[in-house]
This record gives sequence, C-alpha cells and structure tokens, in this order.
Amino acid sequence: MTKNALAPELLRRMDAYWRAANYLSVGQIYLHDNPLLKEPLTLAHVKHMLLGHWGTTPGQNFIYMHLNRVIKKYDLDMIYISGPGHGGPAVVGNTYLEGTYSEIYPDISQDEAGLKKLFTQFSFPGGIPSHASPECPGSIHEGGELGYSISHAFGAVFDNPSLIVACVVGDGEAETGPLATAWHSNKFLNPITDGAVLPILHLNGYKISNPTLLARISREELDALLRGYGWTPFFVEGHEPAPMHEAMAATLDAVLAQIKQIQKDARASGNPTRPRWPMIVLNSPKGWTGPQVVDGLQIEGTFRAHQVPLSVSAQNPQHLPLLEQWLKSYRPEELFDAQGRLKSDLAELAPSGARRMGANPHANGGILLRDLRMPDFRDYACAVSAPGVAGPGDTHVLGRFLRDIAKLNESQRNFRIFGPDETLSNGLEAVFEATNRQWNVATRANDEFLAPSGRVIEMLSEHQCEGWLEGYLLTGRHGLFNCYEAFIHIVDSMLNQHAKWLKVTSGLSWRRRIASLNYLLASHVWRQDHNGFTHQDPGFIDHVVNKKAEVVRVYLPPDANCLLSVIDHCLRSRHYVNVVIAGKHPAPQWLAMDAAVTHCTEGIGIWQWASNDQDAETDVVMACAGDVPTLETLAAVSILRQHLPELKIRVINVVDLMKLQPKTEHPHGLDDADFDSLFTTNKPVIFAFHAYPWLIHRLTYRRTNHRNLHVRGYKEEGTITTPFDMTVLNDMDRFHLVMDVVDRLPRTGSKGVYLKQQLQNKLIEHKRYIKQFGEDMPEIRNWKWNGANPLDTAMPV
Ligand SMILES: Cc1ncc(C[n+]2csc(CCOP(=O)(O)OP(=O)(O)O)c2C)c(N)n1
Repeated sequence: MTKNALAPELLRRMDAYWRAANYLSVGQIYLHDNPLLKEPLTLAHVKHMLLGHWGTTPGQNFIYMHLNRVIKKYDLDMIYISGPGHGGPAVVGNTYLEGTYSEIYPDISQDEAGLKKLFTQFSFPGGIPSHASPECPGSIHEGGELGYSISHAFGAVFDNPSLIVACVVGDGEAETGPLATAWHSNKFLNPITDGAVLPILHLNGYKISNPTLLARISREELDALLRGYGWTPFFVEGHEPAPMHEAMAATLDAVLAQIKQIQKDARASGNPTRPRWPMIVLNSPKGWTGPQVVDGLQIEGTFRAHQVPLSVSAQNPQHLPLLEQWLKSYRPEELFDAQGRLKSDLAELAPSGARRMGANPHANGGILLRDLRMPDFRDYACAVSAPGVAGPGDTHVLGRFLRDIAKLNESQRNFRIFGPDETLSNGLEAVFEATNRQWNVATRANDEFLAPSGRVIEMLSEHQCEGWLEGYLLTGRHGLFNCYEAFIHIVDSMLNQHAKWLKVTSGLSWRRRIASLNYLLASHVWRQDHNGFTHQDPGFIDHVVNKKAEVVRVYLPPDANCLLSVIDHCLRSRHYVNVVIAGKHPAPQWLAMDAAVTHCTEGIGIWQWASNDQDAETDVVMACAGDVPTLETLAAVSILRQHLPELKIRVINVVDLMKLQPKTEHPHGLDDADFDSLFTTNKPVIFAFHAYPWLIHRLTYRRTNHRNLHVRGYKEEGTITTPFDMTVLNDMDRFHLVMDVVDRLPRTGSKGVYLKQQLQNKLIEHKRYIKQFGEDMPEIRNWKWNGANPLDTAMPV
C-alpha cells in the first residue's frame, strides 16, 4: 500500500521541507545568532539558557508537513492541534515556513535577519513561550497542561461540517484521565452536521523520564483498545525517513478518503449512524533525527531526547561540535537561499492563503463569531407582585429562556449547552421542548431526548464538557456549561488554562475576542438534600477569583428574574469566564423584572423595601449574596423588625461578587467612597454568603469597615438533612444571623438578650422537629416575607 505513494521528486522535496522544519526547531532551541551557519558555530552563537523540548518536535514537524500535502491535494479546511504542545518549535517553525508567522509578526521576516529573531525569541525573556501558545498562529490549544487535545478538537468540529481537525495526541498525554475518556467523543459526532477529527497518536514511546504505557503494551492490545473506543487505527511505523514518508502519505490518503466517504455517504443518505472513524498511530523515535549517542548515552529513541539533548555551554564545550554536526545534518544550504528564505520549490509545498493551518480562521475563532439571536429575557419573567412571592425554582425559569435561545439559533448552529448528565436535574428541562441531546450510539425505548442531532451534549465527564465547550468557543461559537456546583472543581485546572489563554490573547491585537465561557452552577451547596456532604462544596469561586480580574466574573443572582438578566448579559459578553450560581428549588422571588434589571446592572444595592434606615442612622447592615443566604437574611430581618423594631437595618444584596473588590483590583469593583456609603464606615455588617466566608474577607480586606464585617457562609458542615438545617449547621440560618446582630449591638440590652434566648430555644426545637418529622418546621417551610410590616412571621416567642 505504501510503495510509490509519493513521486520521487515530491518525496525529495517533502523530506527537504521536513529537514527545514527540523532545522528551524533546533535553531530555536539553541541559537541566537549565525542562523544559517554561515560561520563556524561558536559558543557566542548559542543561547545561555537552553530551554525547550526536542523529543516530540521532529514527529510533529513530520505530521505538519504531511498534512500540508493533503490540504493542498484535497483542498482541505484543516487545523492542527498539538496535544504535546511543548513541541512549540514545530508549530512556530511550520507557521514560519508557510508564511503566516511573518504576516502576523512582520519583524520575524523570511530572511536571515528574521531567522535570527525567530531563533532568539524562543523561550527567551521577552520572547515567546516554548509551547503552542496563543502567540502562535493557528493554535487553539497551548498544550501546556496535557490531556485536552481531543476534547478541544471535537469542540472545534461540532457544527463545522467542512472542518477537519488533525489532532496530535501524545502517548504520555493519552495516560491522562481527560484524554482517556476523550476517545469516546466520536459517539457524539454527527457526520452530517459536524466535521471530523483525525487523531494522530504520537507513539514516540516516552514521557519525560518514563516509557509510555501505550508503547509498552502489545501492538495487538493497543489496536484492540483503540478499536474498542470505536476508531480504526492505521499504523505508520519506522524511522527511515523515505519509507516513513511513503507510509505516512499513503495512510493520510487512505484515512482522508475514508473520512470523505463517511461524510459523503451520511450526507447523501441523510443517515447519521455512527461510523467507525479512522485515526493514525505514528510510531516513530522520540527525538527522531537528533543526536544518537551523547556522553556515551543513547539519546534518539529514548526518554533522554525529551528536552534539550545537548547541553552546550562554556562548561560543556565538547557538545558544541555535536550541535553543529546536528544542525548541518539537515543541510541548510539546500533548504534556504543566501538571504535565508526557504527555497521556492519547497515553499510551494505549503498550502496558500487561509488554507494554511496557521491562517485558518477557525483557529482565530473571534473572526467567525456572530452574535447570538437573543429573545428578550424580560419575556420570561416571573411575576413578582410583591417581594417574597413563591417561584418555581430559578433554573426552571431560565430553562425556558435557554430553550428559545437554542430554537432561535438552530439555523445558525452556533449555540450549545454542555453538561455531565445534569441538564434535567439542574432544572433546565424546558430546553428539551426545543432540542435534544446529541447522541450517536444506540437508543432504547424509554430513553429521553436523545437524537443524532441536538443543541445539548452530555457525557459524564466534566473534562469533556469543558474541553468541548472551550473548543466550540475558541472556534467562534457560543455556549454554556451547566454542572453541579461541587463537581465543577473537576475542571479547576482546565479553567486555569482557558483563563490564561483569554488573558494572553486579549493582549494580541490579531486575535479576535471570543464568546465567554459561561458556567451555570446549579444544584448548589445549600440544596443537596438527597446527596449530602459529598455534593456540598462551593469552593469553585474561590478558585476562579484567583484568575486575572479582567477575565473573571462571578454572579450570585438571588432570584429568577435576576438570573435571567445575568445569563442574558453573560451570553452577550466576550472573552470572560462567567460563573453563575443559581438555585433550582422552589424559592421566593424578590424583584420584579425592571427592578431585577436595575439591580443586576448595578451588581450590588440596598434593597430599600427591606430596609428601614432611610431616615435615620443605620444600626446594622445585613448583606447577602446567593439565593439561600438572601432568604435567610430577609427572614432574619423580619425577626429583627418584629422584635427589635427600633433597630435601623439596611439590607444589601450582592449579585456581582466582584463589586466587593476595590476598583483598583477589578474593573467591576466599587470605589471606596461608594463602598463606604453602602456598608458604612463603622456599623456592624452581618454578611450571609453563599460560599466559604473567607472569600468575602479576601475581597474586602482593604475596605474601611472591614473590621466590622462578620461573614457567615459554608464552613464544611453538611450531610443529608433538611434545607434549613444546612444553614443551621453552618450558622447561617436566620436565627444565628439575628443572634449575630444582637451580639454586635449591646444597646439592644435585655430585649436582645431575651430574644437571643428564644432563638436558641428555637434552634433546639428545630433539631427536635426535623429528627422526628424529617422535614423543616412549618414556620420555616411556610415563612413569607410580609413587606414593611413582617408581623405575620410565625415566630412564637
Ligand atoms: C497534566 C500534565 N501533567 C504533567 C505534565 C508535565 N509533562 C510535560 S511533558 C510530559 C511528558 C509528555 O509525554 P507525551 O505526551 O508522550 O509527549 P512527548 O513524548 O511527545 O513529548 C509531562 C509529564 C504536563 N505538562 N501536564
């Protein structure tokens, strides 16, 4: 099959192109001068700090160059994902050879001066990172943290029927949890409406200092594993360049023919039945074409080739001639003309224009981004005739809005909801009135909402949901990840990487802004009634606020109308990570739509209807953020106003958590004067907070009144219990909040002391009641805010 796949002249030129890429890669790692070796190499030409990864690079150069051939031959719309992104020299070198690098960075010109700069900048202070970083044209995947290449690749091809993502997977990377589950992504792909992913497992045998598992199981076992995941593996194996070129070319022709045939058949027949997609296993030596033996140790084909095989330095001058020999082995004089430009017979091997993988617009998704068609979120409002009316559960209301967004954008095919099997249990069932869960494996009677095509994709892998959504966004579309709050932590690290990507790309003028990464965290800490302690963890936002302020936003809408307003805003926003935490259980509604819009626009505000300090000096500020803390705060306020009516209370609700940070730290931050006027400079502030209390201190530690700030929140107390008991266990219930006020206001005198005693008794009664009846006391379950005169609170004293 592989013989004569390439005409001899083409093979010669392709090998030369590969040598050119390898030469550029070694040059990037080692040289800061003498880029064409016009002079004998000296230590003065070599960088002082030798950084980078050689091992993966020649294999990736080989793949990229071969992909160039098929892109040209079949006019493919293709992008490249480098799973082992530490092979940065490969993607940088190849985009330089194809011309895109110099178009974006004219200073890195295609001549000797440009080459010198290209080499110097790599892994150099003020230069570029050693990975497939955002600075590299054509990259949507830095690959610094291994494991997400296939997820990103699939995210990119959903709803992109003409796109093929060639996705290089490191055999070490393949050991990670996310990558191991990512092979299953093929079960969600629709061959009619989606594009194709061509995984290329780079079986170079080693990681940093260990062999890889996939290289040490038998060929038969590996083949069975990949077939078991639903792929047809094609093996390209060896190390002799010429037969390897033949084998790779023949294999690429074969797999692309299969991909095209699968798509053609499915699209002609309208039958999307899951095909067995092809993939490639490239079994080539790690550090291919590099030094063989150095200081008596084998390098090529071993783990020792992973980073920098030669440590050329004044202390180690004997490596200098080895480096020169290595560089010269690529015969640069045959590859570049005297001016340092790639020879024209080689340059023409690269595709042109936007077909070059470095210039493909899918890899700069903001170029392709179109606004969503948005229904007016006000149309989905909960009627709130007075604060405290019963609502059906905030996410249930949101579900109807999302349903219509899915419907309105059905023809644009640029909006998706991802989740790990929780769209229903997070209360978004209305979405399935308009669409289905895309699923391309068998269905059975009694399955629900499964179809070959649908706007929702669910797999019980938070990693896939995150990775797919990131890939979808990075290629210019919109989406939402809905997840249980506790388990979103599984993707902490992926969020880190995406937030870093957003930060860096926002400083690159040629990179267009993309749609925000939106998390909807429902089924939150306070309402895990049937799941208990394992499902109670509100710490994701602690993690998120570590990220760059320009990138992250955290919203805690207290009711459904606020949730609608916040989600509308998030779906319109660009280049952020938005985290929205919302409840799904029936809960009181506080604000009519206009008031909700105003409140969410401000992000923080005094709830005047709940406060009574309008015409007098405030005694205490009752602040809250989150739906359950808001409920408990208002219940506490009603107790206070009934029993200590002379107290002047101010109620503040926070929707946009970043308002609490100083303006100097976050663009949303209140300036100090505004903060002081809201929270006073010297009155007690009792703050009921959705998550761990420490976060509020962290955000406000510089504020004038910080010393009077007393925060209640989740303090890692939980179990399967009643909703109210969850707040009691964490001292965030209405009774504790009232007692906190009394403790901080000695002037409440014996009235306060007596009230406190009654509340303590109440807590004992609560415990007794739930133990006996298994639910909260009627006065808790049926409590209602009753406006300015909350005397009907069933608060027997
Ligand atoms: C999640 C993660 N864990 C650990 C590392 C550190 N690391 C960098 S490269 C590497 C080995 C990668 O091996 P492989 O994926 O086979 O890539 P290649 O051999 O092609 O360089 C490791 C463990 C990482 N970058 N990401």
